[in-house]
Amino acid sequence: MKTIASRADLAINGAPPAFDEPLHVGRPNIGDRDAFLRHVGTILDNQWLTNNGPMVKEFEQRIAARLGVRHCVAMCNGTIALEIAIRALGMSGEVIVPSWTFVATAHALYWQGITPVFADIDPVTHNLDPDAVRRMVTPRTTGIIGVHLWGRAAPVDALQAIADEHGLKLMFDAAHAFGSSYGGRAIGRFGACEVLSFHATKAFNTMEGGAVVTDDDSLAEAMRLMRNFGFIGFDNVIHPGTNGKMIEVCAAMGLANLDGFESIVAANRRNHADYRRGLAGIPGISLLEYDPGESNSHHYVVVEVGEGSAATRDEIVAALHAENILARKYFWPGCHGMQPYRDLYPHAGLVLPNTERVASRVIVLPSGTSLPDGAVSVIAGALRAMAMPGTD
Ligand code: T4K
Repeated sequence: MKTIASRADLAINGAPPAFDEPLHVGRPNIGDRDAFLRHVGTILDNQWLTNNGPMVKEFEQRIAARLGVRHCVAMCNGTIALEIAIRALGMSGEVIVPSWTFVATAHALYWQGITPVFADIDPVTHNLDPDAVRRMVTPRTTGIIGVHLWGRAAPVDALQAIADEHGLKLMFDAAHAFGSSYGGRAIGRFGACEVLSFHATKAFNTMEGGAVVTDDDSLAEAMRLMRNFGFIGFDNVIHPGTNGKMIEVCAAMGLANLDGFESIVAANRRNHADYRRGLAGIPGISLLEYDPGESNSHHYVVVEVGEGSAATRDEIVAALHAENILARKYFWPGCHGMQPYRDLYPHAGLVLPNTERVASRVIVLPSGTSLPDGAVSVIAGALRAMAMPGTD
């Protein structure tokens, strides 16, 4: 690993790259390999590979107990979990969502013929602005999906108040928020239900996977039917459904990783603190902080490039990529800038000024358990060389 003291040390200026292998945002955290392989042995011995097997049942119980909810309905991924939750809640017509989220939040609605209506965010929290949500309510609105972006809680109480006032369903996309809290209570316990993603790139992963968590018995029952084609027992289909089942190997990965989750969070916290030190005092560069009064996996290291930086966000990302640091512009340009929404709402940007501004500023940096020692100071050095005026 090289030291980057000035722009002359950067790969974009002809120096060798800082890393031989790419550093990814979203490199999977892999917990106890032996425990995972033991579980896989059990699965093979059981000859039960999927369809609500014993590993999935144990996984669901562990997640529900951890979050303090009555039901965890495990699914094959977070997107299908969103779709099933949306359908089970009976959302239709228009549903209000942020544009500043991973596109799956909007696609899960559009895929079932529901119109996602994008509301603007608070530029400080990156989460939905309740006043903007209120402005988007129409007679066709049936629901709101809040997103706990970067694992920081959406304005849960304000959104619930709007939902109650207008008779709307409220659910949360908690794909980033496993291990987070709001008012000291685990995320997973708010709205009618919350949807988790356990994708490989998440702090806690089951390779692919997701779940809906809820305290509502009949909602959970409906979702269990829907994830298994509507079957109850042999040959008896009592509900429309799809195939949303989690497989046993994914649950095994989840059980192995769940035991190591605290050490994943500890590594992320260390990385985040190292980034805070490394990025301090660079003009125009600010690091998104996590509320010390709430829990959070600290999985996402989110930097904003603003006024005072000597380089633009895109110039910095290009310089980082040249060093083999594959920083991301999540979730640029926002869902409203992606298809089909860009064609559907060509003027959406006019009512989403904060989304547009944040989308033009954000860089997400690598973190997680596999980040090599010393990598954070090299990454911070590259950012400093780019953003600091007069470092040529
Ligand atoms: N809602 C929200 C708010 C979400 O963020 C997501 C998913 C969802 C809903 C939907 O949940 P899922 O259906 O995915 O369970 C990635 C993930 O694919 C996606 O799960 C995640 N959000 C999103 C934030 O990030 P991409 O398009 O950036 O993936 P990709 O392939 O570029 O991977 C990211 C980086 O991770 C790459 O640089 C490579 C690295 N990587 C990836 C994988 C899969 C590895 O090193 N190893 C791996 O195994 O979306």
